[in-house]
Amino acid sequence: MEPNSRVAIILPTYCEDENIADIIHAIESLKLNSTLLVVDDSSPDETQNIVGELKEEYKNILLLKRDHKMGLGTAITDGFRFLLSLPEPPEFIITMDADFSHCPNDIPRLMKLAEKGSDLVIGSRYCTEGEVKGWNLTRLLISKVANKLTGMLTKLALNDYTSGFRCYSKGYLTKALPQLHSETYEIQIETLRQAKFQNSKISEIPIVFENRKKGKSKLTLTEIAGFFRYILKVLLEQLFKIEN
Ligand SMILES: Nc1nc2c(ncn2[C@@H]2O[C@H](COP(=O)(O)OP(=O)(O)O)[C@@H](O)[C@H]2O)c(=O)[nH]1
Ligand SMILES: [Mg+2]
Repeated sequence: MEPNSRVAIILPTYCEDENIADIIHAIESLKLNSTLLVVDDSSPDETQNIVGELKEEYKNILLLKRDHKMGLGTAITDGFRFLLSLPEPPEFIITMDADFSHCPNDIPRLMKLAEKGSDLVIGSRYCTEGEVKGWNLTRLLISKVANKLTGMLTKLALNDYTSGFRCYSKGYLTKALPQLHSETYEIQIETLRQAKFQNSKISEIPIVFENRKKGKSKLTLTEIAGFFRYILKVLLEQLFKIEN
């Protein structure tokens, strides 16, 4: 059966065998009539086997297997490309972590604003009623600094620029996708910059982000450095040439 839902959810995974079954069951229990695309980078654990079994139980699950760990950014853009090339591409594509930091119960609220015409809806941790639970001070500080710098760089009036819990419209993605080249976590900035170039309508909903209870974060020092290098690169570009 070829999935043809209006909504698709991308779950990028690398070694999420402690979370993947629970998160899929939680999303399925919402009965959203969505397509669920797991983008897995040949996790050396049981992630792919578990998804393979769940594909038998739920007919709306797709698994995109990649050769080796290639980064969150390309996992997301490969997911977009795959979904947009389906015979009936979804109208809305949601991205979320597979570790329960992004609560599946918040998906309908993201969807509501998307249905009302927002090209990009962001689950915001840093607005009134938004919250981060369970991060240590260092992780919170890195996130806050990254958020502040991204705000300066994009000059968009938002509260949370780096959240990965988002809903994108097909219209936005069709235009933006050829311009997205991020390998890892800087994808969140690049997608916002493209939204600004396109004059897209961006909205936020408050979310409570909870640090993962199972498995390990894949965010490494190299990836944090890559994120800040990207910010520096764009800031320098903006300094030396006038950008719209
Ligand atoms: N396919 C793929 N998924 C990844 C990669 N890096 C991280 N992820 C997944 O992306 C999501 C966010 O990563 P996570 O480790 O939770 O980052 P954190 O929440 O910022 O600590 C999780 O579902 C990860 O399994 C990658 O290189 N490839
Ligand atoms: Mg996470």
